[in-house]
Amino acid sequence: MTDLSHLRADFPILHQQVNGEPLVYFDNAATSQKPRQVIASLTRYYEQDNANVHRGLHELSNRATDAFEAARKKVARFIGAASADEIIFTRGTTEGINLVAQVWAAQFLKAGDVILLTGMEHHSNLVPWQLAARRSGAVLRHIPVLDDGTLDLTAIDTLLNGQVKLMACVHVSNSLGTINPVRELCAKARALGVTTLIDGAQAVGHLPVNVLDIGCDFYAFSGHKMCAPTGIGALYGRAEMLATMQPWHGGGEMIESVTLETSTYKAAPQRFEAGTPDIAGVIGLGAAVDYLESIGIETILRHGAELTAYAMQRLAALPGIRILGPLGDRASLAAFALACAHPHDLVEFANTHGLALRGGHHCTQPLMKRFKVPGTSRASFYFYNTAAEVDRMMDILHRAVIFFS
Ligand code: 7TS
Repeated sequence: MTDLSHLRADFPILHQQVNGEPLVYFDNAATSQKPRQVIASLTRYYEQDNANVHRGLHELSNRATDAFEAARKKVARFIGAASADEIIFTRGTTEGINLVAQVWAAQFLKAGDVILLTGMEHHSNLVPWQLAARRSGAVLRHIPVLDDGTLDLTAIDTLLNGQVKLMACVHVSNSLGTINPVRELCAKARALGVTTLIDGAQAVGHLPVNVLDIGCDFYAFSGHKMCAPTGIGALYGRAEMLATMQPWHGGGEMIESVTLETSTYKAAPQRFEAGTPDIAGVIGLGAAVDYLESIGIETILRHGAELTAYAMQRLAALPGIRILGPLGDRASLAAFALACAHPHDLVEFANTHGLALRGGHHCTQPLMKRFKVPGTSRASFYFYNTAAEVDRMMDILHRAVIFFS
């Protein structure tokens, strides 16, 4: 198995005891831990360069602006965007999707149009479209999920028709681990002139993402799931799409000129970035990209696949377990239900042994309903996790089965 355990030295937080036992952090799908390199980039910024961006002509402001815009270029390159102008900094995936569901939807959605989603979306790729549908009179449709946790693509040719105005789909499911065929879906959508948005929250930093190759119009992701600070993320928007869109928030930085009555606006990305941004967060996101690239995204992908396959194989032997999601090709997480324990009880038991799992509906309530479970327990991995930690999880889960049976 690919061994990246030397990287654990970069993560101060991993080296602690929780409830008297060494911490095993398997809640990476909720948020990843941060390496020293990213933490240091924040400290360095605040200690040496802190100033507002794009505003001053003084040295610190120039330095902050250079670092801020350099991060935009890094992010663009990291996800294969054609230009840094296609990267809008947001607070995260949720905000990116809401931007599109408000600005794009207000201009282009009308009554009777169809918004095509899937049955495995996170609430942040469901609720904004429900709101948009309510405002516009558009109708929601969903690509069904099969028992094996993949999308039912036999339904796609009927569902993806001329009435669909926008298709929004999760790249990697946070509750099943499914990696969706977003390239194929976007190709079909594009052929019909359907606008596409991909929720990349669980994909960026975990597998190679190239928005040009995927062929989507929008791609939203969060920095905090890929070693960057919380509160920062990005929305990729294809240049032609952004050029047609009205501003979102109004305020400083997004304008060309202002009179008391009216204003003219800058082009993207500034048009969509009103007010003082999270400058440190952006710089931290750039540092996270540097860090991940120094490991290599292919290496991260391979490690995740191997560790997950090992965990899946060991979990399958647990009495009374039901594992959700595809058995084969999947992202680095395993979600399961145990016959003997409610997920919340199991996660609390795990916590008493220093093991951080997540239990509940994972913000995918319709999907839980689809699989007829109140929730699941989820172990989600990142490159600093090890097979030895999976072994510790299994020891704890075996003890849990005895405890709850
Ligand atoms: N989309 C997916 C697929 C996600 O997994 C999440 C967060 C989001 C969107 C929202 O991201 P945010 O950064 O804007 O909050 N998922 C999870 C999770 O699985 N456990 O906690 C948060």
